[in-house]
Amino acid sequence: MAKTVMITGASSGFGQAAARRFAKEQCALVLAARSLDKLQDLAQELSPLCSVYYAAMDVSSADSVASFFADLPEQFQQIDVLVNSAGLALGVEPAYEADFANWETMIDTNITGLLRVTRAVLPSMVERDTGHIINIGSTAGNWPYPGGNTYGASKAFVQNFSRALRADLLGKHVRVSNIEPGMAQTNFSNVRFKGDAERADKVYAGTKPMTAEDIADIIYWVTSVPSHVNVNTLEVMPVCQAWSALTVNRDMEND
Ligand code: 8X3
Repeated sequence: MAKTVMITGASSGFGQAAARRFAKEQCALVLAARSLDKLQDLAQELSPLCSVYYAAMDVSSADSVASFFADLPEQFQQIDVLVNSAGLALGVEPAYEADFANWETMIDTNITGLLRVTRAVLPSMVERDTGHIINIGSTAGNWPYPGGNTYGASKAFVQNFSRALRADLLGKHVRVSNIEPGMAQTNFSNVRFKGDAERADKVYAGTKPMTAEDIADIIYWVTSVPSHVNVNTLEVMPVCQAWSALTVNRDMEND
C-alpha cells in the first residue's frame, strides 16, 4: 500500500522536491508550509499523480501546528513518513554582532518547530509500530564555520535529537534518519541574506552545487531500503566541496 508522507517546509527547496519525489511513487502527501499559495500550486501540480492534502502551518507557532493536526482529515492521519524539512539560516554575522532576533527565529523553527511536529506525529507511529522520521540536518551541524554559530548549533541539535530518538525507539519498528546536506542551491542563501540575490548567487559562483532534487532522491532512498535497515545519518556534499585545514591567526605573536 502506498505510504502517507508528511512534509514540512513543502513549499520550497528540499521539501518541495521531496513532495515531487514521493508523488512519483504515488504516496499520499500531507504538505505543510507557511505559504498556502505556493502549497496550492504544488498540490495542483501533483494531484494527478497522488492524493494530496495541504494546509498552512508555521512550525514555530504552537497554535498553528495544533490546528493543522486538528483539521487533518481522517484518511491522512496515519502518517508513515515525516520529513522535517522546515528550517532556515539567517545571517552570517559573527556571534558578537549577530541579530538576536535571527537566532530566535532559527531556534524556533529549526529546533522547537521540528520538535513540535515530531512530538505530534510520533505517538501514532509508535502505536501502529511503523513509521519513519526524516530530519534535515546540515554539514553545518558537524563542521563549524565563521558566522554559522546558531544555525550550525541548531543543526547539531537536530543530529543529536535524531540519534536520541533512535535510542528511545529501540524495539519499535519506527526508523529515524538525519540527512546532512552541504552546499545545495535552493532558496537557502536568498533567505539567509534576506533577498539579496547578488550575495546569494556568490555562494554558488564557480561551483556545481547539489540540487534540491539530489537531496530529494536521497530522502526517498532512505525510505526505500529494507524495513529492517535504518540509515542513521547521511552527510552529503557536492564533489566541489570538502574540509579545509584548521585556521590559525598569525597576528598574535606579541600577545
Ligand atoms: C547548508 C550548508 O554550509 O550553507 O545547511 O551551512 S551551509
